[in-house]
Amino acid sequence: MISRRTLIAGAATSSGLLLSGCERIGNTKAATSLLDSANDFTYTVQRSLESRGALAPEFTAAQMSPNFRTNGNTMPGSPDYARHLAANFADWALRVDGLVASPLTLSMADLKAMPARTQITQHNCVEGWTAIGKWQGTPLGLILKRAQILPQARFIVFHCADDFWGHNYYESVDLIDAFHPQTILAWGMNDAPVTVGHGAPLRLRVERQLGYKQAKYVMRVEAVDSLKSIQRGKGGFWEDQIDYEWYAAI
Ligand SMILES: Nc1nc2c(c(=O)[nH]1)N[C@H]1C(S)=C(S)[C@@H](COP(=O)(O)O)O[C@H]1N2
Ligand SMILES: [Mo]
Repeated sequence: MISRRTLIAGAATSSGLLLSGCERIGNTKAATSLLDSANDFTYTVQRSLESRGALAPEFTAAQMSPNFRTNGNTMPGSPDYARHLAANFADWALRVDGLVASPLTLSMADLKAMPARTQITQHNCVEGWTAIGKWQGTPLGLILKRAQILPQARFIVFHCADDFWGHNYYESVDLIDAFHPQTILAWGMNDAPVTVGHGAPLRLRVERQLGYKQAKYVMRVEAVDSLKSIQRGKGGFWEDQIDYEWYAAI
């Protein structure tokens, strides 16, 4: 398996980009364990000292980044995705299932008919770049309520259309983040439909966490009581591959 840091370092060197100070520090062993304990600490602090509903900072339109880069996959390779893209997602639908009393199949029209939230937030990628963008979408909590999420459910899993090396991208959050007011399934970005590069037709925004948690190309939302049996069991693609933190607090 190729280490993502190696890939990133190689790409950064060959494109002449410098890694951020953060990334350089993160590469040393001692600093990594320091960051791990900092991560646990942040989780505890966020969960105990702040209210459960504490919001990530929001910005003004004037503060939006002129360019919001894309990262990771920018075009899922599956024939199914290609077919939906060609049809402009006209007969595409989000599947909501797992530990819910009422599984749902929601078209783009269904999603857009629900109450929407718009937020201008800062995206923070571990690779050392940030961008401020405007996101519009359906609050995940409303979708989960409509599906009648069951009491046994503890996590929400986002299954994506794209893959790396045959492993589908996926992510997951706990119910606190799932019902957080800024957690939305976004179909709009910067006053236009989410582009293919940014995760069309639907991508997660979970604003108090790092970039890799913001799953693009979300096809299916599944409520589960454990993450253990999904792929390698760590709750997300990069968590499985190279031990990125599952709770990726900013
Ligand atoms: N499905 C999927 N979601 C993904 C990724 C990906 O490769 N596939 N990359 C992640 C990473 S590391 C980042 S920083 C953001 C990038 O989002 P953007 O392309 O809209 O900037 O998406 C995240 N979500
Ligand atoms: Mo990222």
